[in-house]
Amino acid sequence: MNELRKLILFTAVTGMAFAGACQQANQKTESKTTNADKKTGYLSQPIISNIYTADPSAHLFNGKIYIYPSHDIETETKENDNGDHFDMRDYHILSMDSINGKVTDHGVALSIGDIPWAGRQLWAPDAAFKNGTYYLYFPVKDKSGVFRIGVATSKNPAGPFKAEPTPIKGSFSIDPAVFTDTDGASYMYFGGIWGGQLQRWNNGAYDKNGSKTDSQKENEPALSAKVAKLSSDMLSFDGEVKDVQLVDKQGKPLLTKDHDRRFFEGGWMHKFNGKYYFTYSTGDTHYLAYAIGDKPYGPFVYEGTFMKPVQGWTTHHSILEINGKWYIFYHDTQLSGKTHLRNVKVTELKHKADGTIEMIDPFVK
Ligand code: FUB
Repeated sequence: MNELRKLILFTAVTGMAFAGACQQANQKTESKTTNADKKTGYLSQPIISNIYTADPSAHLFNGKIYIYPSHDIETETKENDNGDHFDMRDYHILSMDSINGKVTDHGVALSIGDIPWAGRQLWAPDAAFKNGTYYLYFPVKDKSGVFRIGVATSKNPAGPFKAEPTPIKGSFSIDPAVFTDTDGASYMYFGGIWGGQLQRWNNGAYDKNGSKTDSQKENEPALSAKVAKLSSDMLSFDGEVKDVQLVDKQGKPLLTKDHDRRFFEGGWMHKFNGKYYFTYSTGDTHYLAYAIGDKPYGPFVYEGTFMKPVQGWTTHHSILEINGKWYIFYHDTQLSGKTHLRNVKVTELKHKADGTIEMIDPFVK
């Protein structure tokens, strides 16, 4: 075992002891973020430790940074490839005035019991603001076990949010990420294979006996993330759901067998120098990858990976510009050492002069 691995193992074990004391707090609590600490072996530190948080979608609202994460909890459900052990039941919203500033946990913003159609598993959410209202978008399985995407509203970015009575019509799968373009139009990117069920949707219908993983057509184009324009009230899709096409530099689609490059889950969109960057997780190969396009609908040309695997199976991120600098919010399992009990982190992300993104290594050398 090399020295870095030993260090990480040690930190994971001590983290597990610490995690035992970690509470699933509902009340508003505060903690201090820390800078990269070379002693731990990690590039950055968890931004809070009073609860487990993951899948951070970060936004700047009223000059403040708001983070919309999943709220990971302990569960009796056994770990499997379907992600059944990600058994989350509510959302807490976090905020801070600046990167490395004090973090506020605003308590429960939405509970599964307050979503009339929800069954189980509140997964990665996102948020948006339009016309004086904040919108929280969330994937959850309905009572028949099918992932759908719902929306809840509030006048406050930190909630509490009130869920609409039904899921967004035409929505399915997981990981909504809402991007508002410079012309004011908003788009939702969504989808995830394996436990995210994207592979079970063909021709607009859910196949409950469908594949547990992907299309299983190795030499055919991989399943695509989806994109839909949002209506002006932000509560429904305006028009059809389209494929987020990922192609190589020759314009050929990425194939199902190309696990290092194909889309898995956790899509995000940011615009830099007039170009549209679709960033996503490659899932079972654990990279964050990116592809660049000229329009919100793509197609997007695969450019490369920009973050090496973190500790833990899942990798999920968001990208936000704050005062001219770009940041990536992501998670790992530093505090618990368990794949379903994650903690949110943040570090700087740099675009090079040629538009490519500098590689981020979540471990310090
Ligand atoms: O948090 C549950 C799921 O794990 C998310 O929806 C995925 O993106 C992965 O992070």
